Amino acid sequence: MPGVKPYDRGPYATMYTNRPWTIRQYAGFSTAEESNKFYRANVAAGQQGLSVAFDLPTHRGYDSDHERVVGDVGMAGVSIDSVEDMKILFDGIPLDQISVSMTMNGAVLPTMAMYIQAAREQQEVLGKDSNFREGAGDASKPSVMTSLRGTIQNDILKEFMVRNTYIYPPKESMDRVVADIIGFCASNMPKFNTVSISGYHMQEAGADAALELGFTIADGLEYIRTAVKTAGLNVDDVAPRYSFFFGIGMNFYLEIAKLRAARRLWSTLVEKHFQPKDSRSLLLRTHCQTSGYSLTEQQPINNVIRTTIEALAAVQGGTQSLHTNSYDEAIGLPTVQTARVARNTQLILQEEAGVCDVADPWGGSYMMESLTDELADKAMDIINEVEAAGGMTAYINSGMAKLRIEESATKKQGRIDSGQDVIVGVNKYRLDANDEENERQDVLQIDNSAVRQKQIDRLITLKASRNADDVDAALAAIEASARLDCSSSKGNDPNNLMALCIEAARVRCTLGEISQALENAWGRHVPSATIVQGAYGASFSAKQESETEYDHVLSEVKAFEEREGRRPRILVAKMGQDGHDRGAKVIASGFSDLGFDVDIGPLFQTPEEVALQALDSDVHVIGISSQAAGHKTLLPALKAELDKRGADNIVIVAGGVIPQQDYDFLLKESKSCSAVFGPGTRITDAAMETLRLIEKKN
Ligand code: MLC
Ligand code: 5AD
Repeated sequence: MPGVKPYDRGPYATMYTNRPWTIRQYAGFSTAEESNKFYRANVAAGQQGLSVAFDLPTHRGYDSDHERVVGDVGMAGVSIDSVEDMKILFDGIPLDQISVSMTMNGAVLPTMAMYIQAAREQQEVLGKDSNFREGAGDASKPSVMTSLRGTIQNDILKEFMVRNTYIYPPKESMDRVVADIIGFCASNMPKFNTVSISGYHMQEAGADAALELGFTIADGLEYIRTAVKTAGLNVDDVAPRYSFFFGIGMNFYLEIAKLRAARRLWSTLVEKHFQPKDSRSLLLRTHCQTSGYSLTEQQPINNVIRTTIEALAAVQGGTQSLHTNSYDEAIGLPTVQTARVARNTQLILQEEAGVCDVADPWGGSYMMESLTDELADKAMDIINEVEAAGGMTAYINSGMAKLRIEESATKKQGRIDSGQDVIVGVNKYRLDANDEENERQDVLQIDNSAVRQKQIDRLITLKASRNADDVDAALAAIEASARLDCSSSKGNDPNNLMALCIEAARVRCTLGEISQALENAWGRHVPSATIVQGAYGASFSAKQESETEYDHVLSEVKAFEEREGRRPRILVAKMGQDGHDRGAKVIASGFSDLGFDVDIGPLFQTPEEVALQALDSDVHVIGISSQAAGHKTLLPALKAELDKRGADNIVIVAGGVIPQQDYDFLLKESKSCSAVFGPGTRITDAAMETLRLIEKKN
């Protein structure tokens, strides 16, 4: 039965018949004012919970005036520099009532601190402070913090694997950042979910269902261990407020089975390893998001259908909360109109389709039960492999987690390019160019430099009006605590970093300053990059008729080598704070299998750093992968850096989430690249075109 161990059929007995899942659309862009307006309109139109998307500088702990983030401010989410921005973000939204999820992992301490401090100041303004104790006030009253409901993602393990918005090295990130937040919330914020253990990004990065499931559950076990061993907490103090987050792709039955298997594995393994007394420790509660990767730039209305199917899989799998993607996903952030369609998809499921009338429609189906068993067994094998390696932290450090996901992604691309996996409108049933033109969508355009200027002005005002001694003292206390080697995670320990960061937010320290204080003690994590070999080519040999095309590219590359005395050499690079590297990794692997000499640049480079590396390695071509909307600032800057050094013989090509509307600007107006490879481009085609562009210049 639903609500009964091992919870295959759902965490609650009554499921949606009692309370439907939460319609929780992830959103954020530009300034706090703009995002606030968007949230309020969405709530008025039926959205039930908030979910904040921050911009990449915020994720990576930089204020908007930092030199490394010029192209990123306000682009992929909302920019937050201080508690003043956070107060604007939630203006008119009662934080003691609406549950707020915040996707934040790198700069999670200052962000969470600013949210808490904004809530305290909001309650004061609303005159509700008399109901609450603050500071050294009346101990018989509850603190504002006890009323806050929501979720902080705080899942750093998957950042090191796939999402890449880490700041500090793994050990300090786990033992101090994650542990101190979990410890603080266990004592002070009983309604707040302290970690959202995420498989979503693994799926987006290329993991199949078993890998996503196995790694996510293994991450969850690691977070309990951190709380128990490092922070000295009891399993029942923390596990009931651990929450999960899965991606839901196009494999309908398998995705339903995945959520069933996830609940079974979690309850079984938590019971076996930690013997909780509170049955809530066994419940896997989850948010789901439909897959961005599954959506296409071609014939975008098809994405409404894909998202509906995925949303139905998520709710038949028994999710507690859901985000449905907008159909313009492959070209940019949602517009008001596409966001409405996405939200209505869920409202129609809840209020028209009768989906909430049955607690679990799948229990007893032979197919579904056996699929669940099969997937749970496969994931269990993966979990055993991770546990044998010493748990997820050790497994990630070995590089195996990343490699397995990247290999799975490269194989998938090979299956698509060779036509084994069908994507309607992309590798089958394509429209001709004219019809495709007519399908073009409007894109949400953000004026990056205006947002940045506004943020910089606000930073200047903030810094002029605060008390410098208070700021220095708060930052010094954070740095001193970070340097301690002891566990300070117990909620009310004076060295608890969460508590110290709330004080810093109160006296108007900025997000960048707080992050820097921690960086002074711990340094910044420097990632390394690898390239999967052979997986792309192998998919082609599995499909005979497409092999000839693959061989054709190989022989063209070979001919180039014979003529020029060396192979065509490409630097695959990413600029700015955009860490979505599935595209870059798959391109690097594919080009390498096709005979190119491939260098892969480190993440988070400035245009100047990319230009210098290209010159250093004497490449023919730079391939820039852009997923976070920085292309209109960063590509012209790269071109200028090459020109400055007399390197205009190096070809620049770009790919990723770049709307067609921007092609003319990039190719003609600014002449900052020679080709743009949009979503759905086959690697074999991109390789041929790139080769031709190199030949033209040499
Ligand atoms: C619900 N409740 C029930 C019930 N259904 N009680 C009895 N019977 C039933 N049938 C109760 C719950 O116990 C809970 O109470 C309350 O109702 C609320 O329900 P919930 O199911 O907990 O929903 P919600 O509050 O929405 O919480 C869902 C969650 C949470 C637990 C999954 O962690 C969450 O909201 N996560 C969202 C994460 C998110 O938005 N992530 C975005 C990532 S985007 P009580 O008292 O027990 O709480 C991203 C992209 C990127 O990452 O990379 O940038
Ligand atoms: N607003 C709305 N949705 C977003 N996503 C990422 N950033 C935003 C944002 N600022 C969604 C997209 C993407 C996934 C990671 O989250 O669907 O695929």
